[in-house]
Amino acid sequence: MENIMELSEIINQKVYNLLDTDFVQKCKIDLDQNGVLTLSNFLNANTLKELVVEAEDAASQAYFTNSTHNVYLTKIDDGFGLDHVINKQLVSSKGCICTDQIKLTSKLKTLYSSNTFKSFIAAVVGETSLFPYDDPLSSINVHYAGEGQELNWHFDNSEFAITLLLQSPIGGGEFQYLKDFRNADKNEMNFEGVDKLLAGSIAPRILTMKPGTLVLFRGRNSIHRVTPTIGDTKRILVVLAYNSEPGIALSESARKTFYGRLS
Ligand SMILES: O=C(O)CCC(=O)C(=O)O
Ligand SMILES: [Fe+2]
Repeated sequence: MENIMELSEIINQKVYNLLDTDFVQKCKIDLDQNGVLTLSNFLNANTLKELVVEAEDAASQAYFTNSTHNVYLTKIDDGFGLDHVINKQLVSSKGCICTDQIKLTSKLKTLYSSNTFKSFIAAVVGETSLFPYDDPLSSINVHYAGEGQELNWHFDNSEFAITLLLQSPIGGGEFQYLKDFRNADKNEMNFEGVDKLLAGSIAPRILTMKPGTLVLFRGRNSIHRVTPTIGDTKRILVVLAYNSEPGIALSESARKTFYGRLS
């Protein structure tokens, strides 16, 4: 019960009752049909303000990466030419702080570990239960994208991602995507489609989100990107990551790449 009390201080409980089974069912159908679920004003106004201040305070500790990657987030494949789309290198640049840099008293930690919240997400994504990452970095990340910084086209490795937008830039910072653009399980990589998209001849869909919105996104087969920030105001976004089994850490190479450290 104490969980429900804590949640009521964080989320907009007038609008969202995570224990309402009809609502949970509706969210599940929404996610299954659209590959994405957006709950606007998920965070209440006070929480949003508090989390923006907290994130701005921590921004100077962020680890900034300028990484190149292909859309599949895989290594160079020698079986293909360097000019093939599977080897096409894109640049992403953003800053990130990790779980261990977030205050213990932060509402992000309360929300992340809330049983009610975890049960809600598990039910919507069709898992029996959810567990935190077994390393001190990967469960909660805050991403910062200042002027000119962007997250380039990619498919996620994970089945689903949960994000909370805290602050939008004046311009840019747009989340663009194409649903079911490959089939990873069938190993269908859609080279032709990806090639056209990168050449600019396919118009993606745009997901509009305002600060305070919770987004649940199935990014394994839906290609997506965030366009470069325009202006002085950073885009700030929280990623909440869970596993379907306990005891799983993010790989050391991924931690090195994204966070610049292992612990
Ligand atoms: O910044 C976003 O809205 C999406 C982040 C994302 O796609 C990712 O972290 O893989
Ligand atoms: Fe992604």
